[in-house]
Amino acid sequence: MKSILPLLAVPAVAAATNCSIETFQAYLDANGTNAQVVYARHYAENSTFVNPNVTAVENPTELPATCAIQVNATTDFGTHYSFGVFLPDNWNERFFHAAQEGADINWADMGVGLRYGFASVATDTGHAGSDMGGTWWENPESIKDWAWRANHLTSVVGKFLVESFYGQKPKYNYFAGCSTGGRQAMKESQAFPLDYDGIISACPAWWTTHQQLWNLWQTTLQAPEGSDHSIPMSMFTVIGEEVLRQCDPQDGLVDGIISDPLGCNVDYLPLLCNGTQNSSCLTGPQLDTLHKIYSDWVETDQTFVYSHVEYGSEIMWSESGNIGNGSAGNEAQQYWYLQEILGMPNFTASDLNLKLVEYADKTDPGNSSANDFNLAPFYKSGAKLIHYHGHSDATVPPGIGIYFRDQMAATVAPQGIDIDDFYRLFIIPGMEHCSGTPSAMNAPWYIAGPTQASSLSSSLYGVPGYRDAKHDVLLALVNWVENGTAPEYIIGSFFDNDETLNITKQRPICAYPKQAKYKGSGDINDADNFECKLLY
Ligand SMILES: *[C@@H]1O[C@H](CO)[C@@H](O)[C@H](O)[C@H]1NC(C)=O
Ligand SMILES: *[C@@H]1O[C@H](CO)[C@@H](O)[C@H](O)[C@H]1NC(C)=O
Ligand SMILES: *[C@@H]1O[C@H](CO)[C@@H](O)[C@H](O)[C@H]1NC(C)=O
Ligand SMILES: *[C@@H]1O[C@H](CO)[C@@H](O)[C@H](O)[C@H]1NC(C)=O
Ligand SMILES: *[C@@H]1O[C@H](CO)[C@@H](O)[C@H](O)[C@H]1NC(C)=O
Ligand SMILES: *[C@@H]1O[C@H](CO)[C@@H](O)[C@H](O)[C@H]1NC(C)=O
Ligand SMILES: *[C@@H]1O[C@H](CO)[C@@H](O)[C@H](O)[C@H]1NC(C)=O
Ligand SMILES: *[C@@H]1O[C@H](CO)[C@@H](O)[C@H](O)[C@H]1NC(C)=O
Ligand SMILES: *[C@@H]1O[C@H](CO)[C@@H](O)[C@H](O)[C@H]1NC(C)=O
Ligand SMILES: *[C@@H]1O[C@H](CO)[C@@H](O)[C@H](O)[C@H]1NC(C)=O
Ligand SMILES: *[C@@H]1O[C@H](CO)[C@@H](O)[C@H](O)[C@H]1NC(C)=O
Ligand SMILES: *[C@@H]1O[C@H](CO)[C@@H](O)[C@H](O)[C@H]1NC(C)=O
Ligand SMILES: [Ca+2]
Repeated sequence: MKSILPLLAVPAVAAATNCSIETFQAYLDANGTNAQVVYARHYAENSTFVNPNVTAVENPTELPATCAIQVNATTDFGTHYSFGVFLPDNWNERFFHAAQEGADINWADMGVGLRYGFASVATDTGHAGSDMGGTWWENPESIKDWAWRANHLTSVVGKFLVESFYGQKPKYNYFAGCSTGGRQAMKESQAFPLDYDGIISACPAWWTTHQQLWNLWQTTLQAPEGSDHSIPMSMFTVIGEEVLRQCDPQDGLVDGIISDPLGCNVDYLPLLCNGTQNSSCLTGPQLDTLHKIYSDWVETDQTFVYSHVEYGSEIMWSESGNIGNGSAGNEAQQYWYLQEILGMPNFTASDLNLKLVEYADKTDPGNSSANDFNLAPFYKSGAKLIHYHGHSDATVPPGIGIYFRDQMAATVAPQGIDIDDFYRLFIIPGMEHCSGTPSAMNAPWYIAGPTQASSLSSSLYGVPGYRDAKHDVLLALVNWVENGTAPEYIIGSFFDNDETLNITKQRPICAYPKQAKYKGSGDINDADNFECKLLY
């Protein structure tokens, strides 16, 4: 397998013969690290990874030759976390940490990193199975492991094992995650600014307290199920079609994609029941609900709590964790957060108010919110952060990404720091949460970001046919960190078929606040015919 990043030919010997529990246990013991190596096996090229212990995640296939290990470690607080390591025979001299994505060790995304030649790690953040499984949160120290500590310790011990194995430190260190993994990415940049040279934070649910309560708040707009103001879920598609009809041309190009939802004015009246339509329309009270859905959550005294979902996200509203039909129980994760993590077992969505939000902020169990906006130490370390969202994401609305950017800029600007020197925000038109696009839009969403490749196939990495920093966000980050070239845009790709991975459409995704503007002639599926411009 080839890599665009130069590979160091590690003495082939060591790779296979030293891939044993004993070898790694000896390294850890000599270092005084309280940890057990519980798995070590060398895989020949083109193997399928077989994790004997975890069945919940997809196992990567067609791997380059690698040593794979799993370590169970104990913190100074007596809690445990587990992590996996892939150590390729042909190493690109770099370290890659795939964030946990709400479940077990993310072997799938470690596999993606491995295919580029990275020594790759990932942790379960201190519990087997999904975040919501078991009762691990009964120990406050375990909540810290989940919130940030296991990621940091895995960074430290992981790099140590890489150095022990290859006899040299990684030259560069990278971290990437989406959603809850995007939160972990933000947390690393804030709490441990020296851990990584480059970080990708995708669709981050960075403001844990507000994010979790907002998802519950959304359901209250529709509650109780079946009431006068509750919009039937079957109407979400109808609303989406009308919004698309109006917003598609408003961005200046009729291409089926809403590229500028925040700049779109939607006239809701065509959706209003006026006596002549059949049931595919909204009553006055339902229209009122629709207004609320597209509005920020603002509490007493104009206190901003969270951003709203955008035009073009309607297809996701009925998915679990989103707006739903007003019935309780659509929001398992948010109830878990409220009742178990925040420790309010008898509270439900109907108890939401400013006081509860304030209580959540004050408590913030485990300090999991990544809302320390002072990225000055991260900047001063020379590190770079790529942050992106999808405009059609109804799970983590992009507005909260813009809010993060503005808060962060306001915090570092007085210190004389220009965020452009270390930070870029991209908002991908028509991308849902982490991956995918509504079939009505077919927007070029794929940039080979965290979880994207593994969501499509167990053997994919990067952008097939376009393995370069212009099309691949991880390579864009590497290019920025190592070559000093900041990405002004990343070209998104669309596959007409998620099995054959045939790319039929490409489009630049511009660094916020610029947007891709059609030059006026040429194929609209060709990225060359677009340029990044300030539209306002
Ligand atoms: C491989 O392991 C052997 C035995 O533990 C050790 O002597 C040797 O130094 C190791 N090689 C490398 C490259 O770590
Ligand atoms: C363990 O490894 C770390 C990282 O290389 C190093 O800083 C530390 O000094 C080592 N500790 C011991 C006791 O060898
Ligand atoms: C890799 O393995 C797959 C089966 O898992 C096989 O179809 C394919 O031909 C193999 N490729 C190479 C290059 O050996
Ligand atoms: C995985 O399973 C193997 C064999 O079933 C066992 O020896 C090993 O301890 C297990 N490792 C972990 C991490 O549970
Ligand atoms: C290692 O940790 C995992 C999850 O934390 C656990 O399921 C497994 O039983 C542990 N294995 C050993 C051998 O301790
Ligand atoms: C929470 O973490 C941030 C860094 O992310 C840190 O600045 C802050 O002091 C921590 N808060 C508490 C209460 O530990
Ligand atoms: C009722 O709404 C439909 C759909 O927007 C529209 O075609 C029709 O003209 C409207 N009728 C009246 C009387 O406004
Ligand atoms: C209701 O009207 C919509 C659009 O006006 C149409 O798509 C739908 O098929 C109609 N449904 C029925 C049951 O007539
Ligand atoms: C409403 O949503 C809940 C949770 O997803 C589901 O169990 C229920 O069946 C839905 N009700 C209707 C009428 O679709
Ligand atoms: C929750 O409600 C139950 C039953 O109403 C009650 O027994 C329990 O004490 C309450 N728990 C808390 C923490 O308020
Ligand atoms: C960094 O620059 C070198 C030299 O121009 C180039 O070959 C390499 O591809 C660049 N790295 C990335 C990740 O683009
Ligand atoms: C890929 O898409 C192009 C453009 O639609 C088409 O011409 C070509 O046949 C497709 N290739 C495959 C392998 O599907
Ligand atoms: Ca358009």
